[in-house]
Amino acid sequence: MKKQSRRTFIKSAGASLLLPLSTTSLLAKTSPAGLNTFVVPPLNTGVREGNKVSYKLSINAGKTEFFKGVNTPTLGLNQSYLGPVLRAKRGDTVSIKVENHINDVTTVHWHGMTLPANMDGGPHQPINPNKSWVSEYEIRQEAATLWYHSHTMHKTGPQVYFGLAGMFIIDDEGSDKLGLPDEYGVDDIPCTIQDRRFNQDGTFSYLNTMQDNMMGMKGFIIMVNGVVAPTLVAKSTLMRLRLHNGSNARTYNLAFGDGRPFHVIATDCGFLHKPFQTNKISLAAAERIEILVDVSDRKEVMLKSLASSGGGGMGMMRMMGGDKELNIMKIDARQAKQSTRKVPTILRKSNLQLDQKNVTQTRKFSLQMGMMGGGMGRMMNRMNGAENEGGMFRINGKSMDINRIDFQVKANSTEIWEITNDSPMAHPFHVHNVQFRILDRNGKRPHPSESGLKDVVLVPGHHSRVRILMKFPEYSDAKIPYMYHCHILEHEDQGMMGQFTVV
Ligand SMILES: [Cu+2]
Repeated sequence: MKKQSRRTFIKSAGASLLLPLSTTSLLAKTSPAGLNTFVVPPLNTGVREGNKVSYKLSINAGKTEFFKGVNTPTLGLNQSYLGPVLRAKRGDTVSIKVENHINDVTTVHWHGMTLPANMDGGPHQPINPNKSWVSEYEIRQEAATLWYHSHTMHKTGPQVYFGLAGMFIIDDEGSDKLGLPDEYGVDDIPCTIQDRRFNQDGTFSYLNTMQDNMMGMKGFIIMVNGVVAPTLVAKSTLMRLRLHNGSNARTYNLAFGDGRPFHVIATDCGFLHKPFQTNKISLAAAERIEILVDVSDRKEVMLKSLASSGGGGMGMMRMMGGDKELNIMKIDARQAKQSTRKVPTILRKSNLQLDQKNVTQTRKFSLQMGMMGGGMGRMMNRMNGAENEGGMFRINGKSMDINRIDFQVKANSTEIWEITNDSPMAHPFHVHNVQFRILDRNGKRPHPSESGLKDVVLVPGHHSRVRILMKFPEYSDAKIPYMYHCHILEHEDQGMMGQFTVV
């Protein structure tokens, strides 16, 4: 990857291991946001022979210059940090060869993809050092902004944090006929948003505090596509942003600095029936939304994450979960050319058959954190290397065990999953292999911005309850399971995950 930084890294005197908050404030003051040029990730459309498309991803360790003159050790796919944007079309059979050139076991999971269990890239498809793995499957789902990332048992958090992630765009027969901005890197912009924390020596700081283990890894340095506080020079007055929360734990409360409205056109797994106008929206870890933003006023505007209280509740949790306002990226539209596109009044309905009348099974899931009743002691045991049976982070009382299948699902069946959060903090719940619809939150219909197909749903703390409706695809495998888990990667790594097979 090109050296990509344009910012002075401030070293503070009296160095401690962590970059103290005062130093990050200093950094913010010294280098006003907007100094750095936006990087559009390389687009990789593979090598095509008819409907068969082949890709190669090479996982490497490298160094990335996030701050001028400071080389941070990172991991990447075909580059030093993050990976290319892969792109394919419904009906294609993709064949992706993943080579592991790092000194550790890893995996690549295709997040949001419907596919056979042995191609999923979860903990059951480890790639050892100096080995490769070929994942091959037909793309059968609708146009969407998906992504890929490491899903290595107990190591997803650090491997994603250091850079093993990228976007995967799917097109279909109708997605290019909706009149949307669709020129890659010009008016159709992939944006992987991540928060990071650095040590004094410029290395990433990872899991250095109890809070990191409890709340998940959060930082106050925001990057988009691996660039700190970038400025995107808008080439068109109507911009389509594919906003992907590639962070380990943080939920962003997205809004523009001037409060301007924008239109949400797609959620995790496809288009909304019609654009939904709003001026703020939350985006939890692993979620994606596509938005259209009108910049025909040709001004500069900041995309921000607004301050939040952390969801209320116990004082300590509020303190730990609350967030201050953060700048994400600036859009500079002063040179924007008049777009020929307009915000469509209607997009389209999904043709995925999801009907509540066909439900044959309802399952209940309780998300649990063992703060109380000895949980802290268990966590200390785990940090000291003890196994985490019935550990700190659980679903239905159990921590993830790679040798335990939690339940079986029938292929082609429709189910409702009822997820209750019996912990004080919000958890983004993700299910592999399906696209679901949110039926209700605490009995109330979901917000229109959540009405599209999804694969992650944020379940707020303190016993809130979300019901999701999904149909399992035709793929079956009695032995190899799919995962369901919290997408706060430190929670996943510590056990908030389970496994199901489809037969
Ligand atoms: Cu969680």
